[in-house]
Amino acid sequence: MRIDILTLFPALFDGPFSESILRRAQEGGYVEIHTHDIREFSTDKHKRVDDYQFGGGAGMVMAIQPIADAIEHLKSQRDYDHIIYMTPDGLTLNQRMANTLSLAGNLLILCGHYKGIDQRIRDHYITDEISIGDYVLTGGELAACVVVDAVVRLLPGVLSDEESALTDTFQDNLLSAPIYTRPAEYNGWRVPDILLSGHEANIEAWREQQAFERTQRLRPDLLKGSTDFPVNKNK
Ligand code: 6GU
Repeated sequence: MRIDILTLFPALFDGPFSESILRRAQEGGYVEIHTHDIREFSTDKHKRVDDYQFGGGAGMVMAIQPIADAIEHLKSQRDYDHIIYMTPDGLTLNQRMANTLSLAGNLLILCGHYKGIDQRIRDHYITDEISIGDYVLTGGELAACVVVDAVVRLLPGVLSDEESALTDTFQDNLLSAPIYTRPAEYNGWRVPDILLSGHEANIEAWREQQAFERTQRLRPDLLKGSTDFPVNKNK
């Protein structure tokens, strides 16, 4: 997989992508991540990337020219399966969306700032609009990191067997069962006896029951089933 990210703040990605599993995934050749500074595409003599909005209103808007030229430049080099705009008014990211995106060969992610981007970018280039939750961030960059992390860990080979994504919370719309490690008693707090019993079938049944009970109690919405992720809005 290749991921291109369009941003006004490429340095924001340096930390998240240079540690742990995301670093390993890049070093292992499972994913190439390239950040591109939108400002470098501005034809304005002061390299401006924002402007006042037509019709008035507070806040600056990211202008169409630098973003359009950046997207055209990238599209001239490869075909993208998804051109994603990170925005708080997009569809809320969930595991199903991450699964869908993990099947792509090339992703382009556009990070917004200020009051947002010129609507014509959204109308003519963007295939998917993604939010990471109902709260407002200063820009799309941290949200893009979340999407990249959720997607890259699903690429075949990125996680070891022990880290396998198959038993993730949410992969089957259930929260995970509680987990424990040594010692069996700490401070008088005991690990459930069943886990020490060595009886594999009983342990598996207990985990399923715990996962279901936890989900019912904490996230009953997950049990009601989820809506499908509409992709490729403009394609
Ligand atoms: Cl994708 N962007 C911004 N600016 N805020 C957010 C978000 C995205 N998702 C949740 N809040």
